[in-house]
Amino acid sequence: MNENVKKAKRCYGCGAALQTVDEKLEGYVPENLFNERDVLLCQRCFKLRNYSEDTPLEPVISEDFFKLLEQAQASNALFVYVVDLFNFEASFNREINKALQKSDVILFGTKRDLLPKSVKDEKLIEFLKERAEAASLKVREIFVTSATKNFNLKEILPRLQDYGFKRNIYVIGSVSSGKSSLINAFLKVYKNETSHYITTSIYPNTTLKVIEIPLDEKISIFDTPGLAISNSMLGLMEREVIRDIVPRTEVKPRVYQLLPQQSLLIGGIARIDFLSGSRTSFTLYVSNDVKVLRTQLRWANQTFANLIKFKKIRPISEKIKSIADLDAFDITVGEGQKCDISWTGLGWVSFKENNQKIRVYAPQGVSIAHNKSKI
Ligand SMILES: Nc1nc2c(ncn2[C@@H]2O[C@H](COP(=O)(O)OP(=O)(O)O)[C@@H](O)[C@H]2O)c(=O)[nH]1
Ligand SMILES: [Mg+2]
Repeated sequence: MNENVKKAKRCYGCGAALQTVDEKLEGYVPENLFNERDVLLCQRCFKLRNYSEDTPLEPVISEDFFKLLEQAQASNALFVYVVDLFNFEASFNREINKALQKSDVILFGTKRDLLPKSVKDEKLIEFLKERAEAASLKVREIFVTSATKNFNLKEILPRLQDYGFKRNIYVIGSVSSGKSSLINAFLKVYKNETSHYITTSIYPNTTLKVIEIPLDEKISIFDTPGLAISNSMLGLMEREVIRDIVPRTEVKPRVYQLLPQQSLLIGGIARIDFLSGSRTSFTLYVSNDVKVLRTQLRWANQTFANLIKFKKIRPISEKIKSIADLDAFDITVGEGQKCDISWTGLGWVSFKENNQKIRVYAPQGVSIAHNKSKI
């Protein structure tokens, strides 16, 4: 190597090239640390781990993401596509699916620990299979897992090594789907001695650059920044709200028997109105920290505004004072199947379709999906 070409030191948490010049830019480390050590974290990753502080960052531009995919495809990489089972509609992304169509994909449904234990893994795998087929993905295998609870990791790792034999493994997916956590969990199972873990966080955009983790001389796992999801509550709401809506433990389904002209107020951030149809059982899957209230539709606007004004509900967003600050979506469903209506980043409501008319409210910019039920 040319003597004035030095390999840049990079943060092992987020992959940013380290620098000692500007504290506000990515990859900053104080100069003394930079000179003393070879393996180190940038100041941001260090703080994130030690005091759970975080500076907002520019989202990853999707162009970069697709360039990265193309390069990996050119090298015959194996793709581990990580989707968040709790935030499925956001993380099973149409653009990613399209870009992956010609590649071998191993699909990981992660954060399984957030779904009720009573749901069987087989059911989830069946669901993932159906959706992957509908998206024309060449899925070689589907795993259901959890990085926080290490579900199935011991069985998955050898399979992954077989699939990845002499190929690099790229771990891809949308931002916050759980890629870095999953790699960290693998590292813990694979070789216990490492104390260098990749940075993870409930706030989007922790992994800034591709991080290479060599498993042996031939194979590396690559952690990637992930595709930013522009229409998710996680990217659109304040930190206080995110803290309440991101579940950390198993989500307890909440069942409401509703008559038409009744509403559910979901924190100070969302609402469902049951406009017409016959009595229906709605099961809500949102973080246990989100407070939910049932009311009559005719009182819903007033109640919603009052609960926010007197801080009698949570979470509350600075941006939402009344129902006028939310977008409304009208959905008329068919008959027979069980369906989910999901808010990207928040969760979903599940019910049996019987020609009901539903109005769903969400913060501006948050997308709503209506699909066949997951569980
Ligand atoms: N409950 C639960 N949370 C998870 C799991 N995996 C990741 N997370 C959380 O999801 C958030 C995003 O994870 P991260 O690994 O940074 O996602 P990445 O952007 O895809 O790398 C963090 O708050 C993680 O703690 C999991 O298996 N279960
Ligand atoms: Mg990451």
